[in-house]
Amino acid sequence: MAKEKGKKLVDRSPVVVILGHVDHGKSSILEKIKDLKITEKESGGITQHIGAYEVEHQGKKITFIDTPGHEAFSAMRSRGAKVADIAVLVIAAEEGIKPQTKEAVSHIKKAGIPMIIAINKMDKPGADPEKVKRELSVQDVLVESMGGKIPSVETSAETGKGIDELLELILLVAEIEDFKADVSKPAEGVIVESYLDSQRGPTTTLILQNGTLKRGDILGTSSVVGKIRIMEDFQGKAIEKALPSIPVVVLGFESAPGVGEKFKVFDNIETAKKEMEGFLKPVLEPLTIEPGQRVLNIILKVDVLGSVEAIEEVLKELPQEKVVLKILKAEVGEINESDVKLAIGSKAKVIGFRVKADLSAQNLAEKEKIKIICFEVIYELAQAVRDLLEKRVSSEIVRVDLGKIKILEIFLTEKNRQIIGGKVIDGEVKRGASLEVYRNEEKVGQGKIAKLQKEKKEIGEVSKGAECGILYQGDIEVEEGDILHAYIKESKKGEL
Ligand SMILES: Nc1nc2c(ncn2[C@@H]2O[C@H](COP(=O)(O)OP(=O)(O)OP(=O)(O)O)[C@@H](O)[C@H]2O)c(=O)[nH]1
Ligand SMILES: [Mg+2]
Repeated sequence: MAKEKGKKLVDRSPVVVILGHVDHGKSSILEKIKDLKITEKESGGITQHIGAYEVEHQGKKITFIDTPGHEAFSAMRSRGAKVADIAVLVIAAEEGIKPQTKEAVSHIKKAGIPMIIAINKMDKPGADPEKVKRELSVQDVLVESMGGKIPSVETSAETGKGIDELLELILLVAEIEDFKADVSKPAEGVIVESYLDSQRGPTTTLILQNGTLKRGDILGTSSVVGKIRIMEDFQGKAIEKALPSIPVVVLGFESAPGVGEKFKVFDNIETAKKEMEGFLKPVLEPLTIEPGQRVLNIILKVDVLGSVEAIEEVLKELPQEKVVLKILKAEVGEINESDVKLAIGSKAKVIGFRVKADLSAQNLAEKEKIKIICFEVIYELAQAVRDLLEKRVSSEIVRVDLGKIKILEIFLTEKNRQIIGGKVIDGEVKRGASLEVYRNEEKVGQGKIAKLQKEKKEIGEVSKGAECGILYQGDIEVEEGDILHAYIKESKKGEL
C-alpha cells in the first residue's frame, strides 16, 4: 500500500505479510501471537492459502497476512508482499536461508516495503542466528547488528521468546512510516482470499486500502460484480462498516472473484459491469496439442481460487513431452454431477483439492467408472497426476527389433507352415517372435517363429552366428535367400 497524500487522511493500522521458506514457522508465530490455532486447522500444518488476521498489541491494531512457504505458491507470496505495508521474513535459526527465503527477499525488494527479520526456532539445538545473519548479508540484507538498517529479532514460536519484541518492532516501523488512508476516496482495495461456500455462496476476504466500505455497497473487480449482502470481521462477527487495513469477509459477489484482483466501489451494478468489462480473462490458457500426441484430461475442483493457480504451477513442472496434461476445467466448489458428465464425455479424471464429491457425483462416477480422486495436500496431488501421466506412457506398445535370419534351406513346405534352416546374421532371435520377410531388400510378407531348434533341440533363443531350424508360420511362402527380421512387441514401462 502506498502512503497517501490527500486531504481526509486518517491513520490506519499496518498490514504485515509473513513470508519465508516452508516450515520455518510463519503460521506458528501467528498462532502464538493471536492464539488462533491456525496450524491446527491446516492439513499437515502446511499453509496453502493466504490467511488474514487482525491482532491488537498495546492498544494498536496490526493486520497479518500469512502466506505459504512451499515453492508452488510464489504468486501468493508476491501478491502478499504487494498488498502489505511491512514484511516479516521468518527464517528458522537452525536451517538458515533457503530457496524461498531468497525468493521472499526479492518479492519484498520489488514491493519496496520495509522488512523485519524474525530468526525463529531459537529453542532448537543447532540454532545459529549469527550464521543466519551472515547468510542474509550475502543476499544484500544487512541487519542492524551487522551494521545495516534492517531490524531483526530472535523468536521461538514454541516458547514465545521474542514475540512481544517482534510486535513492538512492527509498531515501531509503522510509527516511522506513518501509514495513512484517504477515507474521502471511493472505497478500493484487494481481494486476499476467495472461495465458494456451499451454504453461503461466494465468500471473499478483502483488505480495503482507501475509503470506507459499507454493507449494501456495489463492488466490482476485473472478473465479477456484486452487492455486499453481509460483511464480517475476520472472526465472523457481522459489521456494517469497514475502514482501511482491516481484513473483512464479504458475501454478495455474483461468483468468487480471483485472489489478488483489485476491487472498487460503484454507484450501481450497471456502471460496475461496464467499467470492469474487457478485463475478463480466462483462467486457463488454451493448449496446442500436436496431432498424435497423448493427452491426459483432468477436471479440477478446488476449495478456493488461489489453489487453482498454485496447482497449475506445480503441474506445469511435470514433464509433458510425451503426454500433455490438459485441464479441461478448474473451478471452485464441490465435485458435482456435471463434472462427472464432462469427464465421461472427455475421458477425463476428476481431481478434487480440499473438496469432496457430492452423492450424485459419486453414484454417477461409480456407474460410469470415472475416477474421482481428492487431495488435501498439493504435493500428493502433483504426485498422483504424475503417476497418471506415467500410466499413459507405459500403456504404449513398442516394437523391439531382435535380429535377422538368412534362410539357407527349405526342408518342408505345407499350407501356411514351413520348416526351414537358417543362420542368425544379426542380433538374436526368439521363439514366438514376429517376422517380416524380406526378399531382395523388399518386404514381401510376415509371419512368426512357431518353434525354434538348435542342433535338433527345441530352444528359446539363438544368437548371431548360429544356425537354427525354424517352424515358420506366415502369410507367404518363404524361399532360400530370404531375410527374416525378427521382432517382438512389448508394453514399455513409461518414463515421462
Ligand atoms: N521447536 C520449534 N518448532 C517450531 C517453531 N516454530 C514452528 N515450529 C514447528 O515447525 C513446524 C512448521 O511450522 P509452521 O508454522 O507450520 O511453518 P510455516 O512456515 O507456516 O510453514 P508453511 O506454511 O507450510 O510454509 C511445525 O511443526 C511447528 O510446530 C519454533 O520456534 N520452535
Ligand atoms: Mg504456514
